[in-house]
Parts: sequence; structure tokens; C-alpha cells
Amino acid sequence: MKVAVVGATGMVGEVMLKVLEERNFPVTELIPVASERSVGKEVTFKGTAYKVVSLETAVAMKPEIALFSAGGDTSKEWAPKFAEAGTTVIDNSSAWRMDATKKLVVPEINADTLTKQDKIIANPNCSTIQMVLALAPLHKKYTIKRVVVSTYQSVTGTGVKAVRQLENEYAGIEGEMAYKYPIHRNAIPQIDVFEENGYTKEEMKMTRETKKIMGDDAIKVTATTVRIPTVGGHSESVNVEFEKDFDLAEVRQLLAETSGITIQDNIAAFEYPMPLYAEGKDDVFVGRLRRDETQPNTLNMWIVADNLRKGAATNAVQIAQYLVDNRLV
Ligand code: 2RA
Repeated sequence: MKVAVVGATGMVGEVMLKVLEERNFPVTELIPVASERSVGKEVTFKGTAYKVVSLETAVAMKPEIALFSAGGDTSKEWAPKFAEAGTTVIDNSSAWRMDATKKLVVPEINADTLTKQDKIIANPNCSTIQMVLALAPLHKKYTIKRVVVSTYQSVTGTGVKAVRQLENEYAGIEGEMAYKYPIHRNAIPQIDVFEENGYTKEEMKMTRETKKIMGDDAIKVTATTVRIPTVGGHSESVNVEFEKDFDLAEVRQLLAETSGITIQDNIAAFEYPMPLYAEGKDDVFVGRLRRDETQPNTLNMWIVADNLRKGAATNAVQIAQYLVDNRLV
């Protein structure tokens, strides 16, 4: 399998390479791709150095699969060119996610909708992926009416400039700012730009993408997304109201049986998910499972995942693996 990684020198691109390597993805030829200023740089894959090439060069090489993590504008312009050349693109930007002609895929939930005709496949937003992985089995059993989610998101979701801002502030060094405000010792209740309704784009992604992935427009989602000074992953406080009543032990069991979820929920042992310990892991960690005692059929839970892994690179590689396993490329 000839595999291109577009944005190979970025934070998500680097993790994509790592995940492809760890999972022993059947790569016969790796094509690392980046912007003009990175062309000629080297990336290492399975102990071999590969030279970064331009987008034009990569299209001409006709890879079977291209994993894109290079921003929306690059995806809008280049994903169709790769698709025309016969490449299946798995795109991590928001460019195609809400396009009705493109699938938005979390493999454990809806990979079975994919066909050979899907040449551009969208990878959902990181904060959405970890939430829907836990919501999907519960929706099947109890039917979700409404979700209230508040996020505590890692600076790695913004990129390397934000990680540097945090490190500089921590060390007391002046440097470039990724955010309008200091992030060290702070919590910024704005992720991405504001939309006309007063919500941020990140908050609306959680609302819109959840409905699309779960294939149910009736699910109501209201979100508040917040950037905090962590690097290991995103955390989410999720309050879910169901149509039907549930048994807490059964909820725990359903989640424990879901591929990709690890339950960390033992308050007697002070066991619950935390981003410091989710870093570098592919699973989504769920804990603090408890009834919302203020209204019927309502559950509270705490969900943590490495946003660069399951929230981005791992999910994309899992889609690619599904395509290979099912001979869809
Ligand atoms: C963030 N969700 O954390 C974004 C990254 N895709 O900012």
C-alpha cells in the first residue's frame, strides 16, 4: 500500500506516522508530504529516512491512501485532486465533515457505511470523537434525548505554537502567543472562532458532528468548550438524558464491552480518567459514572482521551485499516 501523509511534519502528522508504524500498517511506500518550506526535510518511518515531497509530487505518485492533516484550506484544494488520481483521502480537517456527500467516520460506530466510492472520508473533531464513542452504545440501548457537555481541552489541539506558549509561560520566558491570553494558570472559554449564535465553532462541531456520526438529528447537544493548560489529552464532563431509564451497572458493562473504551471508575481507589495518564494511549477513558440525581433517566460521566491519538491520528489510521481489511481501496 502506497500511503501519503499530508502534513507529515505537523503534530498530528507525526503521530500518524507513529501509529502507522506501531500498528504495522501495510505500507510498501511512504510519501511524507508538507508545505513548500518543508520539502526536502526528512522524516523517519520504521528506521528509514524519507524526504518530504510537495503536494504536486505526491498526487503524481498516485498513493492508494492519503492521510491529510494540513488544515481546511489545503484539504479543500488538494483532497479532490488526490481523489481524482484514484487516492482515497482520510481528512482530519473540518473541510468535508458536514458535506452531505462525505462520510464522517468513527470506525467503531459507522465504518460499515463506507464503500469503494468514498474517495474523501472525513475524520471528526477530536472532542467529538471521544464523546460519541461513549455515547453510541448508550444511545442504542436507552435513546439519548439531550447531552450537556463541558470540555477541558489540551493545548496540543491548537498545535505546536500553543504548546510552546504554555512552556514559555511556565518558564517565565516571553514568546509568541497562540492565544489572546496567557494559558498557564488559566482557562480560556473560547476554542476556535465565535459563530453568530454566540457559540464557538468547536462547540457547534460537537453539536453537528454528533448528530451526523450517530445518524440521528433528534439528539440535542449543547456544549461549552474550554482550553486549559494540559498537554496529554482532552477531558469532558458529559451529562446525558435518555428516553429510557438505565441501570448504572449495565451502563458500566456496556461501555466496558465497547471496543476502544477503558473504564476507570473506582472512587474507593481514587481511580478516574486524567489527561496526564491518557497521553500516548489509543483508548478513550471513561469514569465518574453516576446518576444525575436532579432529574430522571440522566447520567453523568467524565471522558478523557489523547486528542492527537483517538481524537485524530489513531481514528484516521483505524479508518484506513478498515478500508484495507474490507478491500475498499
Ligand atoms: C482543538 N478540536 O482542540 C481542536 C483540534 N482539532 O482545538
